[in-house]
Amino acid sequence: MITFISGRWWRWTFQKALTVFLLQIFFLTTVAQSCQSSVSCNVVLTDSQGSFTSPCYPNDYPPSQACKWTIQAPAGFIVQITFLDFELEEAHGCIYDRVVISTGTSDAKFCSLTPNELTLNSSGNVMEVSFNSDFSVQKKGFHISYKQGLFITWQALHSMFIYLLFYYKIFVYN
Ligand SMILES: [Ca+2]
Repeated sequence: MITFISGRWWRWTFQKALTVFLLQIFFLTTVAQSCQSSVSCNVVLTDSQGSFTSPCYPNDYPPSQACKWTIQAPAGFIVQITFLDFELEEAHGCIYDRVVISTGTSDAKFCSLTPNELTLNSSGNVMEVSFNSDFSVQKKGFHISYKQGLFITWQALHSMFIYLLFYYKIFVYN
């Protein structure tokens, strides 16, 4: 009698554990799939450096996405971005899925594996990264790092040198 009850109890416990286990699997699968709908990808980034990825990266990005990252540096600074990893659906003219980088004076469009390890500088203090995917064929997307900086050009260095030369001639030499 005790063995019978004990056997039934174990079977009942096992069934309960199995149900909980299956529910957990179902829940985890649902959460993994919900990446498609719950991701906010219109972001303004103001940190001095960081990185961002396409939705669900390194898993495939969802279809029909329209995302925009605006990297905003203080006045006088510029923004530099580097493509750490990149894979979008390949198409002539990037007509299906694409990343468009607005540096301030020009726009550059990318898809397939083109810009891996490429670095781009903004002309002003804002850089915009737009991402669009169409309804079919998804890839893993991208991982982009960014940093703000005072990137001194040769022209600026030359001007500074001339200024110092004049300063030295007028105030030190005379
Ligand atoms: Ca696509």
